[in-house]
Amino acid sequence: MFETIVALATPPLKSALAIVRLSGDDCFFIVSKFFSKNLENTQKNSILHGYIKDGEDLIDEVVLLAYKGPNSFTGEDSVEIISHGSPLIFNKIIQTALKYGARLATNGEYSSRAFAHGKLNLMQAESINDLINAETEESKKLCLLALNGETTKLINPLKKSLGDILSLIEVNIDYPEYLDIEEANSEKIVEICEKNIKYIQKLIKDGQKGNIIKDGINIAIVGKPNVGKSSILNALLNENKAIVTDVKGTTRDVVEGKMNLNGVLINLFDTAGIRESQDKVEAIGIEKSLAKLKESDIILCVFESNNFDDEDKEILKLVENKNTIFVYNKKDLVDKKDSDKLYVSALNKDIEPLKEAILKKLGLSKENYDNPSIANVRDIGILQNIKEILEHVLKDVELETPIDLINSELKEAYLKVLSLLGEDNDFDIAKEIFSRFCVGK
Ligand SMILES: Nc1nc2c(ncn2[C@@H]2O[C@H](COP(=O)(O)OP(=O)(O)O)[C@@H](O)[C@H]2O)c(=O)[nH]1
Ligand SMILES: [Mg+2]
Repeated sequence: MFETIVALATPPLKSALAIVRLSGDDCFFIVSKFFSKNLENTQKNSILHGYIKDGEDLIDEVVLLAYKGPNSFTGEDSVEIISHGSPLIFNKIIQTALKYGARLATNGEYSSRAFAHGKLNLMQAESINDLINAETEESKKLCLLALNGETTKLINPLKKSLGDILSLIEVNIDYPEYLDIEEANSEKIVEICEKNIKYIQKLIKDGQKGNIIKDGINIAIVGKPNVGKSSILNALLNENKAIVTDVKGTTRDVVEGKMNLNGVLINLFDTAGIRESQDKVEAIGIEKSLAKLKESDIILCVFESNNFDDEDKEILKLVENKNTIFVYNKKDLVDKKDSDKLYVSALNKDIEPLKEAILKKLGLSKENYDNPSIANVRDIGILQNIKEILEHVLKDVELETPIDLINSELKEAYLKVLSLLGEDNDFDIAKEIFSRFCVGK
């Protein structure tokens, strides 16, 4: 039984039109109580014009879309009421729906209903939220590939291959009398595991690149005071966001800005110059700089072109083992330049080489923008897990571990593959075997 839920699908603001959505088993019954036409005999998707009323009280003249399940987003009977976009009206419609038996939808409940009715798999359901939050055209494109099922297709070879070997082992264990069935020997298991490990490695690599495009990255600008960190932030953003002066310790709080670099959303953090400071406020700012330094994906470590001293050496220690781009600012002040260093002049807005260096660090190719990839952190983590299990299986085969233990490891890996799609709850190994072999016919 799926209760009928109601929610506003458009922003809660005054606008030309608003959409109130309902979905659930009693949807048509409930809406018929406050709509001028009876929907209970609706057999196919239809567009209706009519009036929303609570008894004699006229609320609005609306257009109503009635979706007969399963031909709806959720897979259930659903209604979209397109009303005039006054908060007084759409709130009243929602209240009336509640009065007649609907309840307010919780966050993401429409998508989870669509998942429950098999309209979307878990990856697709998750991509809806990503799509709504996408901040660049390129990110949106990747999210759409996930929503329309292209990304899910990447899982299929893994699912099929692990499902095949699992079924083969099970059938060898449980039905030894079926002589015509291929033997699940260790060479076969090794071959399948090696093939899938390679495939997963590629999925993870592409997924990490996809994740950069989908979610963007965080870059912190660090260095000692006065090297031009704030000037670099302003030049990258092309606006005067951070205060620039020749007074050391000008930047105290972290200053944030967003930029779109070749379709990648970059969250930039300009930080307080790092040095020993007796000033209480500056010291807190420096603490924040150190925290940002830890949590950022890339560090822009800024030095002056004409001066490198002990304070800079301290900064170098801080960024050791980090994903760092070293930038030499104020190139306008020097004539002699080392060919292996990245020079810029924030003052002259001469920072193109820095943008190129960031792009190079991201290592994105056209393929990463155009092709689907498993770009969710959660999903990448699961892939990593599956890979580790398969690597363990390889070791176990070498140690001549009994087949039923290997079988249970492979089953765990297979369940993890299914969990990517949210299919792990109703997994039935017998069904898998029957779908592949005509055992017990
Ligand atoms: N000549 C020159 N001066 C710069 C350049 N970038 C910044 N400055 C100057 O250096 C001083 C410190 O700059 P600021 O961006 O506040 O440095 P921060 O303390 O690292 O944030 C200011 O007087 C800037 O005008 C540059 O590329 N060339
Ligand atoms: Mg500054």
